[in-house]
Amino acid sequence: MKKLNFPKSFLWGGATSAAQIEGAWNIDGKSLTLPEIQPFIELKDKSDLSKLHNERNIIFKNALEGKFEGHYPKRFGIDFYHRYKEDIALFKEAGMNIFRMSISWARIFPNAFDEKPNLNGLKFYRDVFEECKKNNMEIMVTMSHFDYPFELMKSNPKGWLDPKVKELFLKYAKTILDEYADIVKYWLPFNEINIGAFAVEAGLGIMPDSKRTEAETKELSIKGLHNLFVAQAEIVKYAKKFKNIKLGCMMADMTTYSLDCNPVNVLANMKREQILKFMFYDVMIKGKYPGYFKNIVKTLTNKEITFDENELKLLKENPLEFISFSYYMSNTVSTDPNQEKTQGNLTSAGKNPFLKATDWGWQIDPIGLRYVLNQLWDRYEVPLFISENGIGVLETLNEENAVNDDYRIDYLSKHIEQIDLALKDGVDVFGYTMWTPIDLVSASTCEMAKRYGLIFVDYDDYHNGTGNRYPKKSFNWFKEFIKTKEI
Ligand code: P53
Repeated sequence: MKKLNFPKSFLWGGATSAAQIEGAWNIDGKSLTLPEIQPFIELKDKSDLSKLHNERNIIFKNALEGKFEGHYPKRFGIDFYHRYKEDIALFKEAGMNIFRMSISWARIFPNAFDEKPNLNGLKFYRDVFEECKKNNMEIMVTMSHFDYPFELMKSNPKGWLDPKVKELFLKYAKTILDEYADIVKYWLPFNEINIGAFAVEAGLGIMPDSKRTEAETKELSIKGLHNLFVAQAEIVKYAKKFKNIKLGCMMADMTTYSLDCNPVNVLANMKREQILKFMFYDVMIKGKYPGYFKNIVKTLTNKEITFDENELKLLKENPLEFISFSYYMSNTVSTDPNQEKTQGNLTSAGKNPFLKATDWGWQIDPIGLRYVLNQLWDRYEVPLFISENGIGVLETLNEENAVNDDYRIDYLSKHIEQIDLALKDGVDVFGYTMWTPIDLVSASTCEMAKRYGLIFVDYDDYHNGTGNRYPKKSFNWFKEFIKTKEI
C-alpha cells in the first residue's frame, strides 16, 4: 500500500449529465432534447461506431416528421428524477464531497421562447442541490451537456449560428445563475466544447442537411464555436456580480503522442494538438485566438473567416477562471495512411503498441493524465480540475448482487496515483469527479451496457429491470481510499 498526499481541500466526487440520468423526459413540463430522439441501435462490434454515424440523418428525419419507433434510452436514464435522494445518499456514503451534474435547458425553458422559466423545473434542481448540501457536498453544474432542445432546432434551424439562439441561451444561463448562485459554487457553461462544436446537429442544434459538404460543415463549426465562446464570455461577465462562484471551461482533452520520433510525425502531432486542444484553451483562458488559427480555418473551410472586434474584446476581457477536462484515453499520431487504428473520442484514432484498450477501443493510459496536467499547467497557469475520468465495461450482477470490478479499481487507482504525482510536480489541480459514481446511459452509444459506475443500476439497454442500485466492489474500495488515501 502506498499513501498519497492529497491536500485536505481536494474535491473528490462523481460526474453525470441530465440526459444520461434524469429520465422523466416529459414530466413536469419538460420538452424533448436531441439526445432523447436518439434511438437505441445494437452494436455487434463495440469499437465500430460507423453504424451509428450512418443512421444519423434518418434519425433526424424521422424525428422531424414525428415518427418515433423503437426505444429511446435517454428518455428514461436511470430515473434519477425520482430516485435522486437515494443516489446522493450513496455518493455521500462513498465519501464524495462534490457532485457534478447538469441542468437541462428544456426543463427550464421547455418551449424555447417561453417568457418565464418553468417553475417545476427550477424546483427540481433546487431540491437536488439542497439534498447535496444536506450531505455536505459541493456542486458543479454544467449548463449545457449535449442536450440541445429539440423545439429550438425546429423553430430556429440555424441553431447556434442564429443570434436568437445565443440570446435564449444567455437568458437561460442568467436565470439559473440568479436562481442557484447561492448554492452552486462551480459552473461549466459547455460540456466538452471541442466535441460539441464539431457535431453541428447534436452540438450546435443546426438542422441536418444531407447536401452539406465537408468544408461547409466545418465552416458552420468554426462560426458556431465562436458563438459558443462569445456566449461563454458573456456568462463570465454577468457572473462577476456573484462573489462566491467560479466558472471553468470544459474540454475533452484529446491527448495524443507522436507514434515515434520521426520528426514528420512529431510535427503532425503538434499540429493535431493545436487543432483539437490548444486553440480552444487559448481562447477560453488566454482570451485570444492563437496565431495559427487562421491557417486552421483555411485548411478546414478553404476560406478566411473574421470575427467582430467587439466580440474579440469581450473574449479578451472575460476568460474562464479554471480549466476542467475529461480524460479517458490517449492516442497516437502518424502521417502514415496505413497506421493501425482504434476507436478514439469521436472518430478512429492511432493505436499505441504500449497500451491496452477497453472493449470500445479506448486506450488506457494513466501516465497520460500526469502528462496532460503538466502540459496544461505549464501553458495556462490556472487551477485544473479533472471533470471526467473512468472506464466503461460490460458487467452483470453476480449471485450476491455484486460486481467484482477489479479492473475499475485498477483504472481509477492508477489514474489517481498520477494526479498525486502531478501535484508533486507542482501542478495546481484541485479536484476529480470520476465518470461516473453510478451506471448511466452512454453518451455516444445510448447503451446501458457500457457501465462506468461505482454503483450498478439494474436496467438493461431497453430499460428492463428494477432500477435498483447495488454498490460494486469499487464502491467499497473508493470509500476506503477516501478514508486512508492509500492505494
Ligand atoms: P460514453 C467520447 C465520445 C462521446 C462523448 O462517453 C465523450 C467522449 C469522451 O471524450 O464525452 C464524455 O458515454 C461525455 C459524457 C460521456 C462520457 O464522455 O460515450 O462528457 O457525457 O458519457 C463517456 O462512453
